[in-house]
Amino acid sequence: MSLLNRVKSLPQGFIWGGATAAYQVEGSTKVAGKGKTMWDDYLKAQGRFSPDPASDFYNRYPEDLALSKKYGLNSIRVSIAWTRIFPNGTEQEPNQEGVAYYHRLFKECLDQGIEPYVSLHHFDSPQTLFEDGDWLNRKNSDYFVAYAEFCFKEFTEVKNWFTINELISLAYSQYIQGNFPPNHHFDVTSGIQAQHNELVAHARVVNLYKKLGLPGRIGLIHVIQPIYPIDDAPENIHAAKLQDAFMNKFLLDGTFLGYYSDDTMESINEILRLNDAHLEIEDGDLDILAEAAPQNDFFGMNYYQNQFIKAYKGESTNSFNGTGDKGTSSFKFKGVGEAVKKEGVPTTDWDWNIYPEGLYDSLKRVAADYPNCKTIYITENGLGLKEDQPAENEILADDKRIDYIDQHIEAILRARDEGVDVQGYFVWSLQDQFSWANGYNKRYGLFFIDFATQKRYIKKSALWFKELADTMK
Ligand code: BGP
Repeated sequence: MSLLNRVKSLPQGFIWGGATAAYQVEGSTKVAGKGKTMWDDYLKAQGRFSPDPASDFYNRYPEDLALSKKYGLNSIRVSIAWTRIFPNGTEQEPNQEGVAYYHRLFKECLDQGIEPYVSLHHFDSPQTLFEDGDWLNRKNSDYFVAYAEFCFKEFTEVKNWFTINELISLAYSQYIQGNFPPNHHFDVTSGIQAQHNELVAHARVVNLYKKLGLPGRIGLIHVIQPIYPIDDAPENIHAAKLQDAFMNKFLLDGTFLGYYSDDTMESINEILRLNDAHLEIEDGDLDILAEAAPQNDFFGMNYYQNQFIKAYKGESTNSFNGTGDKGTSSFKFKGVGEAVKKEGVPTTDWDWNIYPEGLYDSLKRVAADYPNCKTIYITENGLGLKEDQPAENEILADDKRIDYIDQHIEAILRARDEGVDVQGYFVWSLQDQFSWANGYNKRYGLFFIDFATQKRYIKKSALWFKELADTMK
């Protein structure tokens, strides 16, 4: 049966959304009292691209919301930039211009009939806190909790909250892969400690939200990158198990079990031992996780790609493909494994596997292993492509993106048929925006942006999306 017919089985109220992140879309990084994030000076020093004007969402959100509406979307993922509210991350008094901006944005969403799903932290740590160690510094959580409390009490029009976006991506990109500031490579102690500290911060915020008795819902977002052994060799199966513990299971356990299972810790401890690294869990941390685990109202799952792994015993080394030159990435993690390609599995220009089966497997796995995980939203999924400026009035033919989304929605429907409670799908991304470590040439949007003029153009995927959403009406 065609996808269009299949989506008719979805419940009324199913979420079709577009995803964004404050720093990637807003631009206007130096206006209205905004403080610096860890990216401002870093990107300037790098000299590759500027976060201004990005997609100029700071000014053009009414237009982007109108486009969302027109093309069938009923929801949007946005994040609040911590540094618009508290420019250093630590102030007692909020920056009123930043507060007013988000009230305007949320009002416009609601006026246009687009439900906002709001993250408190999407990779944009305040620069001052970053200099003090970011999530590695336990005090960071205190400031995050204070910021969250302010937002909950102030933005009462928001009913759907996510605490932190992709805890692993931040920790992994900062300390393992080295493509986010502060660019550490295979600093395994920091890579695992940051995950744990972020998770405790998330849990503290969930516990707070529930104590405040607010009428909305709260959860967090994990990207799931399922790990498969390249073949049945026992050493490769073991390598995949270790890599999965580091990339997925540690955080899933902590979030939804409220503790790290023995099986997970066995793998994590093996990785730590082999890399001369350690993890500190302070007294009380596990109580905080245990209290939060059953209180998550929903789970945002991001999915892009899987990894195939084979055992690797040499020294750690990696190279990151941030340019879209196919075949330039590599990843070898000492004692854990090496990422390898599998014949027959296509890859993007950035060497990401295209493997919808991985989304199906991940949904099934989370539903089976984590009963505390209730409703799931796919909060990001999409395909990055190099795309040329369309001619005036031309509709950019992004058939590859349509295929990608089609296959992934099909995987979601299959998991739903088998009982997994998925209630929404947010495409990454609503409109073109810059990609953190790749710049402006990796486009994901349903709407093309000419970054010089900020003019929006329709892509074929937007038309396709509208047809999909309309079949449910
Ligand atoms: C997720 C992030 C997004 C976005 C997306 C695409 O990890 O939450 O912010 O960037 O991935 O990744 P990339 O921009 O690296 O292609």
